[in-house]
Amino acid sequence: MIKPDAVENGHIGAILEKINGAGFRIVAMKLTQLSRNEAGQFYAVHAERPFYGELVEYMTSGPIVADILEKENAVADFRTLIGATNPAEAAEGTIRKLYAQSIAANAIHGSDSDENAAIEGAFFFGGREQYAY
Ligand code: FUP
Repeated sequence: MIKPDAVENGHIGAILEKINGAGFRIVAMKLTQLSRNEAGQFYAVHAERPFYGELVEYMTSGPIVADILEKENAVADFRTLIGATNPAEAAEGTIRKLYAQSIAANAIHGSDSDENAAIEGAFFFGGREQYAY
């Protein structure tokens, strides 16, 4: 997912180029804006964390781009491509190092396991309507 800060700052094209250049195939994509309920659901694992309210606020602040990507070893390779959660700690050349604003507005999300990739893909492309109120 390309997050609101990166969309707002005009980085969709550059980020997709890096994703393709790293050997990922885009198999589904859409520009959409999350409702508060949807963002809360997407980050439900962080519901008890102190930054949760701000995270939901930020994730609903503008449109995002949701993508399903395919590649061998996709989850690990994508997390290497995007870099550390905190852009200040992200390696040179990573998407977060290049395009993120802060730990909260960090440009991009990548699934952290094959299981969550399936859940998150279904969230965006297979029936998130149930949360859209
Ligand atoms: P990541 O898997 O790299 O996206 O990181 P996490 O799942 O740990 O965190 C999810 C999102 O919560 C981050 F992308 C940004 C936000 N976050 C904060 O705002 N502050 C923190 O201290 C940690 C995470």
